Amino acid sequence: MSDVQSATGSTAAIKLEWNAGLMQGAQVQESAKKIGDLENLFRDRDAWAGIDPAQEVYRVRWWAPVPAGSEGGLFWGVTVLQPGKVGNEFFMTQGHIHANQTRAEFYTTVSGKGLLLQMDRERNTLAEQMTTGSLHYIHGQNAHRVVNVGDSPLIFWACWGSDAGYDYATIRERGFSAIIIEQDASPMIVHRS
Ligand code: S6P
Ligand code: ZN
Repeated sequence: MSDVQSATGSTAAIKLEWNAGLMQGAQVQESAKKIGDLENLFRDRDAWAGIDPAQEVYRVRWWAPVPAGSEGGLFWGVTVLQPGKVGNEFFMTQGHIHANQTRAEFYTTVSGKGLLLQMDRERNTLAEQMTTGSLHYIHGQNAHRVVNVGDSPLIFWACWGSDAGYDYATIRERGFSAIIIEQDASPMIVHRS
């Protein structure tokens, strides 16, 4: 046991509640995005302005066992994305590219129904279905965004590099080359430039 106790590592006690999308422990961090935080994300600005700005769209809980930017470490987190629409566009995450584009990421879904959009540097977009048990590999250079196309919370867990970083500006400026709207009670991909 003495070898284990002297090894480099974290003694953080983190408890997961997989299906609820909960992480508990002193080192768990948490951030929520509400409608009011997501101006200019959705296509229909009037519909966005008509929704209570306090309405939660998604919440992320994560554990960073090493400081952000540390080379070779890993972060672990969960996102709970609520069901809903702005106009006919489904609730979604902002989406980002990793600032270090050599850093990939895993997502796995525990509940709900969603689409994972990955967009490469040429703005080609791939949509993968997210359902209970689906596992997704996000290439380091791909922008990624998740869309909840169901009527219950979409809960997915993620593991990514501590030195991946976040570039939100690129997506904020040009968006994705595809958006997901509801048409005839089904999700539909609409391609854009
Ligand atoms: C981090 C990972 C997720 C997202 C989360 C929210 O690399 O991809 O934890 O941060 O799903 O999405 P966004 O685009 O607002 O960061
Ligand atoms: Zn990411």
